[in-house]
Amino acid sequence: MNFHVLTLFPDMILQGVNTSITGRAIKNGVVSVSAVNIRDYAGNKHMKVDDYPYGGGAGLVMQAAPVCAAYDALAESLGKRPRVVYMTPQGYTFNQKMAQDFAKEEELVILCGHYEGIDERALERIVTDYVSIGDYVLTGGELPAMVVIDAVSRLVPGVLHNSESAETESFENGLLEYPQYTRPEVFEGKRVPEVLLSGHHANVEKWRLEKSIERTKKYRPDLYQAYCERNGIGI
Ligand code: 6GU
Repeated sequence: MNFHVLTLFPDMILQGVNTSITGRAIKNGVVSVSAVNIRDYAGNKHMKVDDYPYGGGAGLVMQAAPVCAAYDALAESLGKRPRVVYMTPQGYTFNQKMAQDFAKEEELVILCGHYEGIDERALERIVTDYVSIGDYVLTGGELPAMVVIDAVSRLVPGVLHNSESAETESFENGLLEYPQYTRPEVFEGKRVPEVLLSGHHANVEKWRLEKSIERTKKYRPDLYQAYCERNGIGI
């Protein structure tokens, strides 16, 4: 799968995805991440890509022309016009289902805004998906783009190795993950739960499900309620 990030800070993206599991996937050629510098499409000798908002107000707005030109040049080189995900606090909140949907694409463009956002006319022309990563304010779309690349990449076949399986984790069954333990058996006087040492696979699974449910109920009552409704619990 190929990600193409349209941004004013290409180095931030490339630095961010080059380590750990995404970095390995890129080195193995399973995933690629290219960063297109929107400023390269400024079309004026001062390389200016932003201006004051019509109607007044604080900050600067990214101009439509460089954003559209950057996308058009990319689309021309790809021979198709891929989906464009615009990272914005005004979008739908990102979730696992959206990650699964994006993972089906061969090419995915991610558009990052900065300052007070991007001229609406550019968005109307190229954006297919408006995505936020949560209810807080960031200075730009680059960190959110990296969040999306990370979550989507790990669903691409061949990115995770068998020991890193994508399925049994939080959200895949709508529940938070159970607690994990590794050696030693006793740390600062605290023992690993006995059932995990028992070798009794069914009991281990039962314990993990109980812990998942307990945690979900405590920390994410919204997810717990949905889980109950799906499983006909407490009606
Ligand atoms: Cl996608 N962008 C910005 N600038 N801030 C955010 C966000 C995105 N998601 C949450 N806050």
